[in-house]
Amino acid sequence: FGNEMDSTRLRPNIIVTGTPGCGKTTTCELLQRRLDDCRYYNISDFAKEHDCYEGYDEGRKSHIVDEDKLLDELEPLLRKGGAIIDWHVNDVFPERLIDLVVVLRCDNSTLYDRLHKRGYHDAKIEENIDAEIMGVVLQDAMDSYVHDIVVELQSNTANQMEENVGRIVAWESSWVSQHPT
Ligand code: DAT
Repeated sequence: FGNEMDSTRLRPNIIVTGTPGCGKTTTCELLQRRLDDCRYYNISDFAKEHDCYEGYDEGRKSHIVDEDKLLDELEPLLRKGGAIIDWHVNDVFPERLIDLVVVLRCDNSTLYDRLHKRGYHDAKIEENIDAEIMGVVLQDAMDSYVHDIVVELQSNTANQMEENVGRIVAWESSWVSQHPT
């Protein structure tokens, strides 16, 4: 891959990103069980635990993440490699520390059902569906990383999720065998 390698990394760092509801957390949970020695970072939880907030967005009813503080906390953990990063924002992680960016995609009606079930209010559902239609998360990934490391995967069905996990696991072992200790 064309990105600058950090020679201390024995395992790759993988971002699993996508519009909320596309299946990041479920995919990461399956991945975690299949990958040895990986550490899973759900960034929403991580930001909360490490108090990486810089305010509250009343309109969106969500905390605003202080990305500088988040990176200060996370960077040392990424240097070791073997991280699975779960967040809908992907363009804040330094390119030199990231080996694969998986962008999960989902059909509108499926996404609507998932977000409705999650109890999101209408404006929030609409905002996320619009973002998914526009491919905002994929575009952010394309703008931020070498295209070779960005992979777009459909995540509408359980079968697709299984397939996606299998592909990521295969990619990970290939990366490890190409980066001997
Ligand atoms: P995210 O972390 O991207 O917000 P999630 O993993 O919490 O998404 O998934 C939201 C809901 O949708 C959850 O109930 C699991 C379900 N889901 C996700 N991906 C799926 C898939 N590929 N097939 C079937 N259900 C899926």
